[in-house]
Amino acid sequence: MLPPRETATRECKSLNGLWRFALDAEGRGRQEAWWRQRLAGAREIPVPASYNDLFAAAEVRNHVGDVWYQTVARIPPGWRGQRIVLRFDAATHSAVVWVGDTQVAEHEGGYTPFEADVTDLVEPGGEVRITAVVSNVLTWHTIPPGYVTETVDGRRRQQVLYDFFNYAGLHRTVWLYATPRSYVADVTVVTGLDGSTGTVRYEVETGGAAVDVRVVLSDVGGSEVARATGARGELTVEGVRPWEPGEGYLYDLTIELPGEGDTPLDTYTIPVGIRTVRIDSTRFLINEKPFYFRGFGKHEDAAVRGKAHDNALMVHDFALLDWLGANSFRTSHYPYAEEVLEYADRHGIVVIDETPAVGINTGLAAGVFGAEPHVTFSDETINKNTQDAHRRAIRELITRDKNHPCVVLWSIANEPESVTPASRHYFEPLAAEARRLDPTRPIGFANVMGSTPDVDVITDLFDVVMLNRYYGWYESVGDLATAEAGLEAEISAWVAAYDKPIIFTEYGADTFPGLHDVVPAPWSEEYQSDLLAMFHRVFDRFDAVVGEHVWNFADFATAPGVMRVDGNKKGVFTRERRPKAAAHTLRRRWRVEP
Ligand code: BDP
Repeated sequence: MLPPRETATRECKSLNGLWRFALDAEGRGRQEAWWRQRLAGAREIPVPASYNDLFAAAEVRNHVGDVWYQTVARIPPGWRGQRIVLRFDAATHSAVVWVGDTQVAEHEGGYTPFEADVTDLVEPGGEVRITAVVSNVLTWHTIPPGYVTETVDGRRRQQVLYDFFNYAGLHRTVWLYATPRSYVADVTVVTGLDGSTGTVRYEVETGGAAVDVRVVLSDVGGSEVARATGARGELTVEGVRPWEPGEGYLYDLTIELPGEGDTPLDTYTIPVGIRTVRIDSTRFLINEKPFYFRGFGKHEDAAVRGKAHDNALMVHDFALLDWLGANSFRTSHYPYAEEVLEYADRHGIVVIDETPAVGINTGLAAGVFGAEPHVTFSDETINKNTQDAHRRAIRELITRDKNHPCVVLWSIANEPESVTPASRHYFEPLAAEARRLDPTRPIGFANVMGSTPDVDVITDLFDVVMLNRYYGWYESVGDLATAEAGLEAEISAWVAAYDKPIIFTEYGADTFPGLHDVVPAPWSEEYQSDLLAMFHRVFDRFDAVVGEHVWNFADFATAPGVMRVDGNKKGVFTRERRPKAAAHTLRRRWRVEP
């Protein structure tokens, strides 16, 4: 699905701003058809934002169920005769949308876009009422999974199986946009490199009446470097300037549907980074050069706005990554806003792109987050329906992000159960589906502590070993010598079992900012630094370890619990992005001064 973009033939109108908002505490709105009129008793709410932290009200923060959003938008008069589309970049976790009285879209999955052709429902120059009901409910059949319980006083409680606050709402931009009736619907590019020659294979999908396709590739200066006609083909670029980590060089691929004379019917441009990705034994090769991942698992998380995309925060986070000398991050534990990937493309930051499949592991949730004990895979819990939702989540991630050069690896789940025959049964078709959808990128999943190579039964389905390990924290806390021995022994076991690269996708320690100690005491800033240094010492003993992503970039909100004091404190930065001592430790290791 193409992101909305203004071109010579297209216009976009962001609907961001203040919308009307109503909490549906009793779940009556769908029956009473609240979309048919102005929302009664509505608050005003900013879009984009999570609704949870805005209103100083526990019933909003802890609400489980539907909330309603409504706005009135004017369709630009110049859009007459165009195809008009309404697009939500994200509605967490599911939504139904009406234009006037007509339902136009229904979508499950909180972190990927959906859209509807609303041409026949709107009048250019006129106003239109747009209403969305957004639900934050997670069930055994959603991705991520969860379940709802009742408290003694009859309130609903959402049990999540993961370690971050269940923020919900319209987290990203809502758009109206117009395209010609014959339009570029999608494009897929696959790039190649052979010495100084680059190739761009492309495949264009069109909508509306069948028309020709013409593509032009140009460099940063706007000079044409290659062109072709036809819906699919291959462009050759002599003297190519590749997209490299740290150097996000991008060409522009302009797709035109030629019309009469010089004016195209439709035109759409996507940035293209020419690069290759390949695994060779234990090496992770970008442009045939070994790449070592230095960075973090992150979250979309900030005070007040929760999980909303925010350009100020994005630019600042990337500046901090640069200050540290980080070259990559993982979109733990869901697809991030498209703006983030576009920014990473332009700045040469490498991304491990993850689905929202976090919590396919009831044993872990029971141990860490106090969930009730359940069997992970069963008819009553995670089953065929969940697997179907997971398949859709993989498909939506790959179709959205397939053209980003920054994305070098798909992570199809975080810390799933991976030691039972049922887990193999569940993951085998999903790994195959990810490969079918994108044969050009390696795939992996973040493996949970304890799922060592002697008991794991799914790693052979993947290309990379991605390990989340908490030696020195959840195991051997306060005893870094024992932790070091344990870590070293485990890496040795992986190296003996698999000829695959190993990326540490999580390691870290909760750290209370400002807590200092003369002895290495857990929760102190010194301990976090010492623990990271211990991991690094061990990583450096193994050639197969090709990456280190600290957990986490910054402190983040979680559900309350005995393990969490005002959220998860494993950040190297505080939630306000102040560095803890560990930030300086990492900078000394990572920052390669020119
Ligand atoms: C891992 C999870 C991550 C948690 C982290 C932790 O992948 O989401 O936040 O541990 O406990 O289990 O800090």
